Amino acid sequence: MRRRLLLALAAAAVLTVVSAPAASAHGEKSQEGFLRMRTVGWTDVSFSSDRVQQGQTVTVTGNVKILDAWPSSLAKGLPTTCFLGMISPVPTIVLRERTINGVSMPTRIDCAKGRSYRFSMTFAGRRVGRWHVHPAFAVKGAGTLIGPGAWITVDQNPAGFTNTATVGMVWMLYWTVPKRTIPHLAVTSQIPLNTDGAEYGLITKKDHRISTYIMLATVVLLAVGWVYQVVKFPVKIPQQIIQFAPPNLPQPAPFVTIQEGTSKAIYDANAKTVILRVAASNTGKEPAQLTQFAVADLTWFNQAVASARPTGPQAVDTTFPMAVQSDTVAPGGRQELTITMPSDVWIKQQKLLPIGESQLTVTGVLRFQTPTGHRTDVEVDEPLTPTSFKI
Ligand SMILES: [Cu+2]
Repeated sequence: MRRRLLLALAAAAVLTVVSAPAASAHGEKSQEGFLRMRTVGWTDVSFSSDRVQQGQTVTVTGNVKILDAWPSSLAKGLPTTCFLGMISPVPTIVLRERTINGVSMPTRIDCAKGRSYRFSMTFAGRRVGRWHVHPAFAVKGAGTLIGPGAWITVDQNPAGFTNTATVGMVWMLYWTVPKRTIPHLAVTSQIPLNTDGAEYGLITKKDHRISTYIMLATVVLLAVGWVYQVVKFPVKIPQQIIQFAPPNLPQPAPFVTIQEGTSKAIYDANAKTVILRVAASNTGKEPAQLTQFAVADLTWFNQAVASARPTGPQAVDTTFPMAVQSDTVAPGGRQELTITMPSDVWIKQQKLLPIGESQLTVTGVLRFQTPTGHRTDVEVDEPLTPTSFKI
């Protein structure tokens, strides 16, 4: 009976080690569409490279805004504490530096609805392989919201990977490598709990002696470290745990506004399209052209504008073309714009519109651009009207 139990345990242990397949995504599509669309808006996300050696770095830059459309059911309606980080399958990368709105930010931040955070994160490749990594914005009370991801290939570094952090491995190695304590589970499990099993050769007198030496060495190392820090750093402050809000970057006044109550989001099942109609007013002195529509971790770009198409590693599976009718608003003018997107991307591929469930909205950030390069981002948040008829 006991042997069978042990066999079963050993088999289970082998299974967990051997048959675990590598994770290839992060369930970015399993989060509810409203959660992905109405919480934060990601714009201008860009990865500096998609191929590095172990230890070499990639920098991700971009902008994340806590949308005004933030659902009142999340984080009691008011996000207060946030954390920006990178998401990867197991520790395949290591974060080296994070900057938010121009200041180095090692910790979590005070955050608020409507605020924008321009970020830069530098990470190093750690484990050899091809990994899907994302910037991610975690909000206390709501969870982690992921931004546009990219496939990053980490190549072998002949010198190996080092990330200097010293750990006392001697003890662990001594008891696992030359010892029979683990392969001889059968013996270990039969002797009483408080015996060292000397008569079966489990823990010998020599082991006791070496354990004492390791203990003495630890005490000596601690003492040396203590003396070193007292001598080398006589003036110290206690370790600080602080959390603060990154400085607010000055935002130029928006030159495009969307007139409330005039927008409409339509799902046309017959034409297999999702259509967004907005009435935009241009208060600026230059024509404003709609170039992009950022939705969750995706960017739709105006297919008629070559420069609107995002480039770089993140653009591989997070950008899609959209058709825009009358995409330019004259200075001082008002214009109705119609955006048409294939519904298969919205519904089947990206699972942003779970037809038949509640909370069907088309939410995102519209980007308008002038010929001289001025940009304005405007939020839209429209409930979806399903229809099979032509409107
Ligand atoms: Cu992913």
